[in-house]
Amino acid sequence: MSYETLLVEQRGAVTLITINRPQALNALNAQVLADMSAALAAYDADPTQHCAVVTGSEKAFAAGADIKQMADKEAADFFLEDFFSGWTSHVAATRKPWIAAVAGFALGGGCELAMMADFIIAADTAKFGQPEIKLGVAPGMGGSQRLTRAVGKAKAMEMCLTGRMMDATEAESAGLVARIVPASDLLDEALKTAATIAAMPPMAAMINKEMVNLAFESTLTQGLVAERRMFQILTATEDKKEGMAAFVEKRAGVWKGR
Ligand code: CO8
Repeated sequence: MSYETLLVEQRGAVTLITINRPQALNALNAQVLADMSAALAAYDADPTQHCAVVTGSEKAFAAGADIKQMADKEAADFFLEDFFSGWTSHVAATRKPWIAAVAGFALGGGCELAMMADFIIAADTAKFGQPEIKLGVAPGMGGSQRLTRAVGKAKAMEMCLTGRMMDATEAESAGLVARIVPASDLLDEALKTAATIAAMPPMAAMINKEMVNLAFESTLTQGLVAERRMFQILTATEDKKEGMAAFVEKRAGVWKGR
């Protein structure tokens, strides 16, 4: 399947999705949303694929929602279209693990897209920001919520109110990114990490993802009960029997994915 705004390829069990609108620094328009939703749905549905990497270019992961597409719209248009709700209902709802590999600008919707991923690996050139205030608006794809959960109120508030960018070093020390790598190694490192995840028992990977995400939605007591139940459910899988037998027999596990 080919996409107007994305390049998608499979590398073994890893799906690599590259945003490809260089003329607009990968700004996210309705076509990117449609393509990304379709590509991640195809990834979720493909039993041979177990981790995905979403990346951009050297200069920009994505420089935000497409300002030119939004400039002439009125409030009623945004409301009636439920503008960009698909980033939440489709992209962020991906059930299998995916990593954002970020080089260059990840601004506005670009930063928000990166934060929808399960984690971010950043090139040393990465710059994160929520500059919407400079356009007379505010984040609309999760920035005020996910950035605050990731880096805490002080930094999130400062970034949203001033529009300043955070470089990769600050983003790592603030907890926004899992780790920083040299820009020239970004794709290799992200694909290597994705391959490690893809080699894990797939149901266990999906449930680990679901449980960590639940930590942002539940009380500690509810989260601990859900975690225990999920652990108990996973013990009914064939991969649990195989994983524990493989450990005892000192060999690598061979996963059935169920
Ligand atoms: N939208 C559309 N086009 C863009 C965008 C964008 N976000 N960013 C860059 N471009 C275009 C430029 O217009 C330019 O096109 P052209 O060559 O035709 O003039 C081309 O990309 C290259 O950009 P620059 O010449 O500006 O490149 P520079 O290296 O000089 O600057 C910057 C790079 C600093 C990244 C600069 O382009 C910039 O500030 N971009 C805008 C960043 C921004 O404000 N992002 C936030 C957008 S708003 C948003 O994301 C809201 C999300 C929530 C929406 C959901 C609502 C419910």
